Amino acid sequence: MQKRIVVYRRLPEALLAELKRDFHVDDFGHLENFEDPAFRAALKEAHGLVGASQKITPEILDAAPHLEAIASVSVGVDNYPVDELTRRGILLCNTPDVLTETTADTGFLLIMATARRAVELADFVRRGEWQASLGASHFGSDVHGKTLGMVGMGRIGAAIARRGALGFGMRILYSNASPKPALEEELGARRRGLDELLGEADFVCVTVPLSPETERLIGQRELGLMRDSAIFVNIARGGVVDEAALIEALDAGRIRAAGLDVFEREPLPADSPLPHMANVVALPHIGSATHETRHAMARRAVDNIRLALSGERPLSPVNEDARPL
Ligand code: 8YV
Repeated sequence: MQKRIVVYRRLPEALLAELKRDFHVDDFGHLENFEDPAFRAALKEAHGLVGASQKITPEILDAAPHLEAIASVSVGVDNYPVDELTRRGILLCNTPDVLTETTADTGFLLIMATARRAVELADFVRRGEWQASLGASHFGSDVHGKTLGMVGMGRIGAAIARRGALGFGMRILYSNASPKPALEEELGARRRGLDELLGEADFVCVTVPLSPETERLIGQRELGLMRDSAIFVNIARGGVVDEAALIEALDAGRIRAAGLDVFEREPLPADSPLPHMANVVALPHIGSATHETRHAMARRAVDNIRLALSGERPLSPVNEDARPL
């Protein structure tokens, strides 16, 4: 019997065709929400799910009684009830490594663009306001030689730190659940408590996964520890930051600027002040969004679901204890 896979995120045609050779595939790559009746009917028969950016709830799992595995086209797994999946014996897979360098590029893009006011000044030129040589009111901040404080030093955090240390001569501080002696050796990185890092860093860059422990990790108190010349960058998840407190700190000049790729609500609501603030660079969650990397993520997800539904160990399982592999 051909196992059935429901796809709820657009996949490259060639990868879809590859899946269809061995599985029955219901493609909902343009799905807006999980209430779609046709999606629900397919879910009822599904053994595998492939997708991202939609919250998978226990209610959805109840509607998929035959589900064996989920392959997320993402490295973040905050959209999945991992413990519940494990309890139900449903394997969850994600796409680490293939997106590390691209996402780190996005992080450093935000550091540079925010420090040098690139978006604000490009708009200035676009509006035809560049009529004379610029003075101090348009100057940005240096990046080279400054102190970069990494909140989270996993794969993506380490890749950003490498860019800073090796490319821009930056001093690297990091706060992380565990020490990173190899990075301390390689980059001269030094581990700090969060409060200490926030007080010392010229740039604070958040890369921690969103979890109950990191939800609103950066709030009014933490932002208040930062220097008023410091720049805040978030490429993790919006939920890691108290967005109202960030807006207030930016507005009051308690921090200089922010570079944001993620937000509490996405897409960013039309009434959010963030995109209209001169000291904010707001990007639409493009961390891994290049042709090459999104194809590599889809490739990884397709390989994961194929292996998982064939009873083999996927390339990047999240909850291996969901079933013996
Ligand atoms: C994805 C991401 O773009 O991988 C993640 O966790 O946030 C991004 O790389 C998005 O979440 C879905 O593909």
